[in-house]
Amino acid sequence: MKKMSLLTVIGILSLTLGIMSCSEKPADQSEESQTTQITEAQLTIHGMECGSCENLIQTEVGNLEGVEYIKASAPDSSAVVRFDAAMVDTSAISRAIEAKGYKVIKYQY
Ligand SMILES: [Cu+2]
Repeated sequence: MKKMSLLTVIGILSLTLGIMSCSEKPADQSEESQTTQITEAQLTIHGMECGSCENLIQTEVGNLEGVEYIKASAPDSSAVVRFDAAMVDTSAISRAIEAKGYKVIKYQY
């Protein structure tokens, strides 16, 4: 009886440790490093006239998945956008802006 229960305890312990070490590995290491491709671009945008134009573009582009940062400037007819090129591309950004009636002229990197 004593031997049996000791073996059972050891069995449970090693099973628990096995599960723990197993669940640690895949989650932490692999995900983050490979799949991000942070890119920063300056856009020339025609049609912005005031602060609410800036806000609208910032909201629309900022809502796209993969866009980290956007700052639009009506006086400069430009915006700076930082995005993960692995998740979103410039044509999706342009579509979001042009859907609101503005015109994307170019991207500079
Ligand atoms: Cu405006």
